[in-house]
Amino acid sequence: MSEKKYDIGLMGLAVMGQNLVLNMVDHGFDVAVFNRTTSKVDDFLATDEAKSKGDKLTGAHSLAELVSKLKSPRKIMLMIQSKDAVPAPEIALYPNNAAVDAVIQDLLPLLDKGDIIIDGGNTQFKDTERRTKFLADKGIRFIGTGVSGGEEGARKGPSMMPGGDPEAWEYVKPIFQAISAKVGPNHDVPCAEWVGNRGAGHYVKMVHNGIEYGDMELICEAYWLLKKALGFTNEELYEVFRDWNKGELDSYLIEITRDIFTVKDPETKKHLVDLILDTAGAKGTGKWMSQLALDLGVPSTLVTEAVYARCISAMKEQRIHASKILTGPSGTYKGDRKEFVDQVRQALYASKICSYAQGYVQIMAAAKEYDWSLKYGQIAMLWRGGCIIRAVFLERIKEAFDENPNLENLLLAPYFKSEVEKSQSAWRNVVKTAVELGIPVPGFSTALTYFDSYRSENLPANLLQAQRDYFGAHTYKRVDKPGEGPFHTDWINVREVEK
Ligand code: NBP
Repeated sequence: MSEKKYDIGLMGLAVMGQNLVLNMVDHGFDVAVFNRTTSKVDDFLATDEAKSKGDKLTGAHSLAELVSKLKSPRKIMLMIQSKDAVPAPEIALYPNNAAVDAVIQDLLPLLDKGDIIIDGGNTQFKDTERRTKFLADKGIRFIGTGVSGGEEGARKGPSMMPGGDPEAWEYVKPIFQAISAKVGPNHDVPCAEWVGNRGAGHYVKMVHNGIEYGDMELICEAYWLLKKALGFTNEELYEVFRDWNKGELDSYLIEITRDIFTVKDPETKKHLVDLILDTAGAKGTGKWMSQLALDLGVPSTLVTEAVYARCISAMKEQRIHASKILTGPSGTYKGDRKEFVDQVRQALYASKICSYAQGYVQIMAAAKEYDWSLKYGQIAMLWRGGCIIRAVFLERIKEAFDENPNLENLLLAPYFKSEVEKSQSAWRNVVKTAVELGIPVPGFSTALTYFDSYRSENLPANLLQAQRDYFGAHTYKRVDKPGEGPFHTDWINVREVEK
């Protein structure tokens, strides 16, 4: 009797890998697993849950054994650390991201043409661009896929954003669509669909994470305003977020924020949120998005402010020191409290719309730069379930792109234009109040600044161009001579001031 062959192999049995494997088996796939530290293969297979899967799950103690157990074309998914200092001499161009390169090198002699390698880690998209091309030259098909939703998502249904070699998709699609989160009225629309060529999937996953940074920052600012300006208790905050979760802000992050306000520390019986040190960390995808936005010359200010907010939060000692020296307003809001709560809700919603608008502008700019053909409305659908930013209003993004596939900016879509305009005066009052009370709202204010800049036909960059031309002969164009130029002026000799 010939040896049983498995549908897919997965390497990397940390939290994400283990949960994805169990999810795959639950959906009828036969899975072979491997891990660099091979004792973890045995430990995993010895768990009650793994044992309950019978012969649908098998272990391997080397890459060669893993490969030998797979159906052709072989599909091998890597769920390994996306940043590693191990150098991979031959193909690693990005030395801080070498683990995947090293495994690819080890796999190459074991694979046949047409086999498929899938990287499900949080990989920088340029690595995925490079690996797709590198492997295509060798006849190996590569997929770089975003997997969102953390441990729970991996087990019960993640959002999946695959990109890479489109030929590989038909083989991987049944598995990804089976294990992914499902949405829609009948819970049958998978949150896993082909995103685009090469690094497109990882880019979209990065923007998802950047939008997540923005959403979290905006929610934290709303919380801080209600706590500092109105003195709300955690019980009151719970009620506010519970109500907000029933409207257009309905989303996973609002829901978990609501629940956080109910949790008490078993030891002290105090609210746990009040016992948590106010210094935030980051794993890097928000920073990547911000850096790549700068590379593309697009203003993704929400994610950037969200990253900076984490940076300044981490400067705890300096903040303690400065708080004893620097003074400023610290009063409370004296107006109608109920009305202010609703204004904060509107400011949060309008800012969130700007954040998603910026994320999409960045994806569009990247698609142009890297030659990806993307379905923008469909990308929003991938984020409806399984992931961290899942939100009711993502449907509106799909509708906006359905109505106008060439939409330049979500703010120009009729629904979003009207929502932001409706919220505008509340949004301005919230930012104004925060400034008056000395409460930092980098997300709300940068969103409003983006909105005001974007809707301005004219900006003061005429003066800026004059300055650049004055000191550096950078030249400028003229409004009265379109299509002509560039022009340069000898500012020093024509200026009419005392020399
Ligand atoms: P980790 O990111 O903690 O990675 C641990 C795994 O990587 C272990 O299996 C480890 O093997 C393996 N590994 C390392 Br470290 N260096 C390796 C190398 N040079 N060669 C081969 N294997 C190596 O695991 P995770 O949190 O499950 O995440 C897996 C991937 O999924 C990451 O890329 C992560 O960014 C991404 N992701 C994580 C989440 C999440 O919520 N955790 C969500 C979405 C995506 P060992 O056991 O031998 O050390």
